[in-house]
Amino acid sequence: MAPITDVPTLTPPSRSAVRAYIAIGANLGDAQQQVVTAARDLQRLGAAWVCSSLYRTAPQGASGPDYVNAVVGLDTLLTAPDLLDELQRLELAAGRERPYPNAPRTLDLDIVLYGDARIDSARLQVPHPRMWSRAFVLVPLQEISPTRVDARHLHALADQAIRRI
Ligand code: PH2
Ligand code: MG
Ligand code: MG
Repeated sequence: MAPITDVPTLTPPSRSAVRAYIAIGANLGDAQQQVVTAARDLQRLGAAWVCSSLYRTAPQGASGPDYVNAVVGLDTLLTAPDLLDELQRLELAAGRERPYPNAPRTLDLDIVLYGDARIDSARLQVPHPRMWSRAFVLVPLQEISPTRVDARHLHALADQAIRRI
């Protein structure tokens, strides 16, 4: 039998992009600049990208100065754990420290939605378990993706202070 010399290489099936939504928050240092820089940095992690307006928000379940918040939508080929790795790299580069839970921070990047995936691992829960009770997530998310936010959820959060910058 002739030796097999010309076996075609099998290419792995290509993953299609997933639309992820990432909540950005900061309330230490030049919070507004850090949020803008992070939103731009996220652009490199996907093909299509959209960013909400920036919002100034009162801290929810946390102390410290008011936050600047926004939400970015990203079509990415990264898996959810790989995306989380990238987000944590950006947080570190922005000088993020974690002295205690919900401490004021230079940058917080949370995956709030990853397509329709439900993820419940030790390091990642998606959809973000507290997103539906946070106006600082739902208001910017509704701005860029109205179909992902139930108006009744938003209505219930009407007493949370949030102002478009
Ligand atoms: N993040 C928190 C806790 N509380 N409050 C506001 N306004 N904005 C945030 O980003 C925020 C918060 C934990 O990540
Ligand atoms: Mg957070
Ligand atoms: Mg976080």
